[in-house]
Amino acid sequence: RNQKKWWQETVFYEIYMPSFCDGNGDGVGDFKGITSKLDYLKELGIGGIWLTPFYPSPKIDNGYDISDYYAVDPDYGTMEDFNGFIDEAHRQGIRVIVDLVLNHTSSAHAWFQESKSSTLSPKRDWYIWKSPVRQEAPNNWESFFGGSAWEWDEGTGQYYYHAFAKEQVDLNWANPEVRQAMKDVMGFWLDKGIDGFRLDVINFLKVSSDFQDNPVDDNGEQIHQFDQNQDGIVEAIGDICRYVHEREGIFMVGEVGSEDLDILRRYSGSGLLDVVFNFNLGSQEQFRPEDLYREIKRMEDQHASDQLPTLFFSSHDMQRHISRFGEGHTDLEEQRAKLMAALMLTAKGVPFIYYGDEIGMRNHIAHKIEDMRDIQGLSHYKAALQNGKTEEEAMDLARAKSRDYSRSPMQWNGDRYGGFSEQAPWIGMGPGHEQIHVQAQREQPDSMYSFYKKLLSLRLRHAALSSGDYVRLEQLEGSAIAYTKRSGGEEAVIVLHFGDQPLLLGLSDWSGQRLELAAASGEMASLGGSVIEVPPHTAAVWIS
Ligand code: TEU
Repeated sequence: RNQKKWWQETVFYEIYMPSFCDGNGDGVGDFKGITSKLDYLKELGIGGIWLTPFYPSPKIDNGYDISDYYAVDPDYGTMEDFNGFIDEAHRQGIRVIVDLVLNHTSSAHAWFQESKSSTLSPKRDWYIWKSPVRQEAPNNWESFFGGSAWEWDEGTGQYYYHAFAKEQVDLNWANPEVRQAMKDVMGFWLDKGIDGFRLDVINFLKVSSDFQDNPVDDNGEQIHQFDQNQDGIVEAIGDICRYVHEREGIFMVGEVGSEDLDILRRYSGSGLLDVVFNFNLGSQEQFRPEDLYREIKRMEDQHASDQLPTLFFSSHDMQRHISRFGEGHTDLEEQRAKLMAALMLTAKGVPFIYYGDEIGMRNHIAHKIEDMRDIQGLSHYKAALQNGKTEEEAMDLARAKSRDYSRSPMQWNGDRYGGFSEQAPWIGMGPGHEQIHVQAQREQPDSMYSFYKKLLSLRLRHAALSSGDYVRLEQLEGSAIAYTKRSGGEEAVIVLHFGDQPLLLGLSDWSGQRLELAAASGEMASLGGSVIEVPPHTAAVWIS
């Protein structure tokens, strides 16, 4: 019999380090704060936490620019605070996975400082250095944050490569010393008792050794062909995974930056990452149930037996899905967010709830450039002005590219700063934070929070929900997704009706028995026999 692994039945919760809870009153989240909220997460029914980077960092990109892989950033606390957090999480039965950036280091990291000191430095080859070609950058590769991916170093007369900000310098993974150094880093955190890793942009580790120009599409947009998913990448990841998996029960989730299931599929399964983030499902911009169904079905049909999907619709890089899918209407926002919660927590896969989604926090918008915090927004703004765009055009672009939307402080109560901090937080509060908060929603039986909590507790009680396989998966009348999942002798029927007209359902055909949960705009009506009328925007779960 195939023994289930713990992460196959775990619901994860992403905590964006600076934005969850401020324990020391400086306006920035920290370990003291997060530790004080562990019982909140336990009560909600969370089994695993993903922490975004907390290592020392100049925080050009909020920690995705690490300057020391062996310590805790003072803004977030001390190593003792970290240890205390892990102990307390484990005591409550919550596992912790940490975010690790293997692709690049901060330009402030000692390795890079040494590398940059001379072309003869023993660390020179730890990063990707290139001489100019006809007095210019070696090729046309663009940074994901805008502008060239090559930065000129006057001191040594060469360019270095950075896929993201110029302060995030790409390591040279063709160098075995780099591989070893990063294995040492992983070993250090594993020894401290963490339960796994979330690996940042893991398919970027290798770039083409020929450094060919990337192709450009009809709109002049660069196609990132030679700077990711290169030969040898799967082997390099396999090597890391084998090293980590020597320890029993360690979970590895990789961020493979692609929405293409055919690419994503290459990276997970036995000997590789346990799972990857399924952006093919998660990053839909518009709300189209048929697209959701299509991707769920494709994963079911195309995944190998050792591959499991991940389920998420928001993250620190994405706009909150309640805002993305709600088309600006409060009712629709709430209804669709509940439906998406039901999908995430009952479909086949590993769910990742983004902090604040369980109370329906909305997108935070920085209207002025002074209020904008995200490097992606800010650097596109700068690049636009340099390219002769007007202030207004630059601001529009900055707003389109910024990732501030989902990074506003967690809303614990109705206080001025949401109970997140006594001080003005590092980033502005989300809209409606005076009303939308944990304290209020705990009391309301039909709140977003209560719905999440019900779903999570139902899931904990029924293996068919947490780890069952599909025995049936269908799209009904274009606007509904229905599936039956089974585990052992138990069967669950889930109907997610996204449409705005009632749906007639022959339940005997699906054979669910006890209606366990429904979030609906009205009552389920029995129309005689076993035909029921499912009201618009309804999520329903039957267990038999
Ligand atoms: O994100 C990788 C990534 O591909 C992002 O550039 C993403 O596509 C983009 O932000 C969408 O708007 C990871 C981290 O999740 C992100 O926060 C970091 O900024 C990035 O890596 C660099 O470390």
